[in-house]
Amino acid sequence: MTEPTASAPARALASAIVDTLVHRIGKDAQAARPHDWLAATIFTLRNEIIERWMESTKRAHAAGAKRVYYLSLEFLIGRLLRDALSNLRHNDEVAEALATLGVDLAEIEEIEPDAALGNGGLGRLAACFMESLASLDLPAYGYGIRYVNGMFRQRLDDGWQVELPENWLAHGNPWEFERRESAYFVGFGGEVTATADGRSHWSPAEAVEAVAYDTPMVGWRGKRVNTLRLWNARAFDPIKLDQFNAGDFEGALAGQTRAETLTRVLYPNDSTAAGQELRLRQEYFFSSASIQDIVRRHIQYFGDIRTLPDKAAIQLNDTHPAVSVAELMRLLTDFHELSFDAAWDVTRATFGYTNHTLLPEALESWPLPLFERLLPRHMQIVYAINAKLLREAAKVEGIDGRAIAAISLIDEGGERRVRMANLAFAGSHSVNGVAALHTELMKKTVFADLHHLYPDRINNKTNGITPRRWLQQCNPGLTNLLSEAIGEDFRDDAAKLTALAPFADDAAFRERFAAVKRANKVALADYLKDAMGLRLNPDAIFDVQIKRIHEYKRQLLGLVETVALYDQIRSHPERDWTPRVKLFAGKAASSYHNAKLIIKLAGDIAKRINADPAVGDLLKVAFVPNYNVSLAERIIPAADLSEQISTAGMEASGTGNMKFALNGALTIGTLDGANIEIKDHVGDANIFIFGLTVDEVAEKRGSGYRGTDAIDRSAELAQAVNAIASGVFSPDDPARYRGLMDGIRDHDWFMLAADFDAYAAAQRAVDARWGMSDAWGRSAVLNVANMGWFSSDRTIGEYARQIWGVM
Ligand code: H2P
Repeated sequence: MTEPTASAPARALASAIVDTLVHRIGKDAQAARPHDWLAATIFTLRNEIIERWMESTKRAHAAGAKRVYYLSLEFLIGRLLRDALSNLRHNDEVAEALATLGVDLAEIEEIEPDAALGNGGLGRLAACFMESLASLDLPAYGYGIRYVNGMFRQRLDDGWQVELPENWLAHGNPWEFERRESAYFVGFGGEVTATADGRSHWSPAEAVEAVAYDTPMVGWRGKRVNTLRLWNARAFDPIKLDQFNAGDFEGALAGQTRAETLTRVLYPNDSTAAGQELRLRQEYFFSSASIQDIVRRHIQYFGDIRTLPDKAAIQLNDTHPAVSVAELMRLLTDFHELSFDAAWDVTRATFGYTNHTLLPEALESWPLPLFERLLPRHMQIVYAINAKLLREAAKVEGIDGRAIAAISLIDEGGERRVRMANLAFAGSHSVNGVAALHTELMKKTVFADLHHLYPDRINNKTNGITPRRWLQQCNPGLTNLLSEAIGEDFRDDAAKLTALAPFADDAAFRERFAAVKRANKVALADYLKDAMGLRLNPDAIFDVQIKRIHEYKRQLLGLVETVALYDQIRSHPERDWTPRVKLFAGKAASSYHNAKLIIKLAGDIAKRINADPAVGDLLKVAFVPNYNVSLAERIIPAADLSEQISTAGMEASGTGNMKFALNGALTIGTLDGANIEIKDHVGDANIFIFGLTVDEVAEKRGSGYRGTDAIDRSAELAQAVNAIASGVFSPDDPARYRGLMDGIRDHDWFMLAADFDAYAAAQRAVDARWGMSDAWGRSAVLNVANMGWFSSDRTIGEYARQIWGVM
C-alpha cells in the first residue's frame, strides 16, 4: 500500500510504523483507528528517543555530573508528539511517511490528549523549564505526581462553568514507562520514639507505595533527553483476601482506593478539611518519594551523603514541595547519621526555592494539629529548625519581637499553623522571585524580615518561555518567514531574533508578516466556527485575554470596558469604529464563586452583543470553553492584542504576556510583573501601558478609596456598571451581577474602577494605531525581534549559573 513516489526514508519509516501497529497495537492498517495510528507513530518515534535518553543518562553518569532536580506539583506539558517531532526535526519525514499510509499527521496530532497536570502559569513554566534544561544539555529530573485526572475539563452549561474529569489516560499513555523497581515507602501518622542510641524512630500508622512513571523530555535537536518522573500511589496490600472471601468486597479493596485517592486529582478542592488533608498528603507523598530517590541515586553513584550539594541541586517550585526540607533532614539525621547541624548545612546547600506569588491565599500554611498528626517526625524537625532559626535571628541587630514572630516557621496568631514559605526560605541557600518587580516586592513585603536576616538570599530570575513550543511549533508560518529573513540562527538561540529589527522598516516584509498573522486569524476563525458556531471577521483586531480566571487578573475590567465600548458604538454609530473581536478563555477554581460568575458574565455579554445588528461586525465577543495548552497554541499566533491588565503588584510575572509578544501581538498592560521588562525590551512606543503603579495602588488602598469615587467621575464607567448591575445582560435574572458590581462600588480591592478610564483611553490608542497599519506592523515586528531575551533558555542559564552551579 506504500506509494512508490515516497522517498526511501519515508518508506522505511512507514513500514516501521505499520510494523509497530501490527506487533504492538495488534491491528492491521485496514482496521486501525486514528488512536491506533497515533500510538503506533509515538511508539516508533520513541525508539530513537529512548536511545538518546539512555545515552544522555550514561553521559551524566560517566562525567559524575551534578544533577538538577525540579520538584513541582504541576507540570502542564500539553501534547508531546508535536514537541518531540519538532525538536528531533522529524516533522516532514513523519508527515510524508504517514501520508503514504493515508494518514494525516496533523489529524492524529490533534487527538493526542493534553497532559494537563497543572493549573496555569506555574505548571506551564515547569514544562518550559524541563524543555530548556534538555535543550541546554543539563542533566535534570523533574519530579511530580502522575494525576489520573489532571486539570478538569471545563464545559459551559448555559454559560456556567461545569467541571468534568479530564481522562487523559483513557487510551493509555505511550510516552510513559512504569518503573516498578523504583518504588518507595511513604508513611503517614503514627508515632515517634527514641532509640537506644538517642536517635528518633518514626513508626507510621499507614503507608503507601510510590511507584515511578518516567516520561522522556526531548531537548532541541534531540541533544539531550531528560526524565520527568511522576509518582503514582499504590497500596502495599492491594486486596485483603480474607476480608474479600468473607464477603466484605469493599472493605477488602479500601486500602487500594485510599492509596489511589492520593494521586487521583490535581488540586483537591481544599475548601473542606478533608480536601486540605488530601493536599498535604499529596505534597508529602511526592516530596518523600522524590527526596528518597535523589538520596538513593547519590549514595549509589557517589557514596558519601555529605557531598550531596556538590552533586544535586533541588529546586522547590513554590511551597508545594517545601516539606522536602524536613524530609531531607529526616533522612540525613535518622538514617544517614549526620548531626543536626551537619544535616542542616547539607540541606541548605542543596535546596533553592522559587516563589511565584505574594497573594496571601497562595502562601501555604498548615494547621499545626493536622501537620503533627500526619507527620509527627517532621513536626519535631520543624520545631528544631525553628529553634535554630530564631536563635540566629535574635542575634541580628534590628530584629525585634515582631520580626521574630514574622520569621518563625510557626504562625502563632490565632490557630497555630506551619508556614511552608518560611520553611522553604530557611531551608534554601537561594530564594528567587520570577520577575524584577515581584522580587523587589518579596523583599519589601512578605519576606521583609527573613530578607533582613539573610540579605543575600533573595534573587531574581525573570521567567521565560520555550521558543520551540511557543514560536516554532505553534506558529510555523511566522517561523518560516523569520528564517527566510534572518536565517536559521534564531532557532538555536532566540537572542538572535534581534536581527529582525531592521525588517520593521521594510514595507514588503511587513506585508508578508501581516499576511502570516492574517492566515493564523483565518485558521482560528475557522476553528471557532466549527467549535462554537461563531463567525469572526479576520480583519478585526483580535483582542485576547486568556488565563486562569482570577479577580486580580481583571477579566472583569476587560468585560466592563467591552460593555462601555458596546454602548459607545450604539450611541455613536457615525464614528469610525475599529472592528474588534474580544476573546476570553480560562478556568475558574471550582470553589471560587466570583470567578465563576465572571465566566457567566462573559457569556451573557457575548450573547447580547453578538446578536445586536446595531454593532454587526464592529464588535464580537466570545468566551472559548476549556482553555488548555493546545487551545493557547491555536489562539496566541492569531492574536493582535494581548491583554495583561492585572492590578499592579499582583501578577508576579506572567508568561502568557511573553508568548503573545513573541508571536507579534502588541500588549496592552499595566506596570506589573514581567510586563515592565517586556516594555523595556520592546520599547515604550511598541506597547500600550496604562494604569496605577504599585505605589499608587498602595496609596489608594491606604487612603480610604472606594470604587464609587471613580465611578462618579466617569460617565462611561457608570453607564457600564449600571447596565450590568441592573440586568441588561441578564434579563432572565436581573439581580445576577448586582453583588459583583456592588463589590466594585464599595471596596474595589482590585482597582478596576480606579484604572478604568486609563484603560479605555489606552484601548482607543490601540484603535488609532491599528488605523495606521504601517505603524502597527512596525511595532509588531519589533515585538518579535526583541522578545528573544524571554526565552526560558536565558532563564535556565541564570538558574544554572547563579543558583545550581551547573554551568
Ligand atoms: C503564577 C503567577 C504568574 C507567574 C507564574 C509562573 C502562580 O501563575 O501568578 O504571575 O508567571 O506563576 O511563575 P498563574 O497565575 O498563571 O497560575
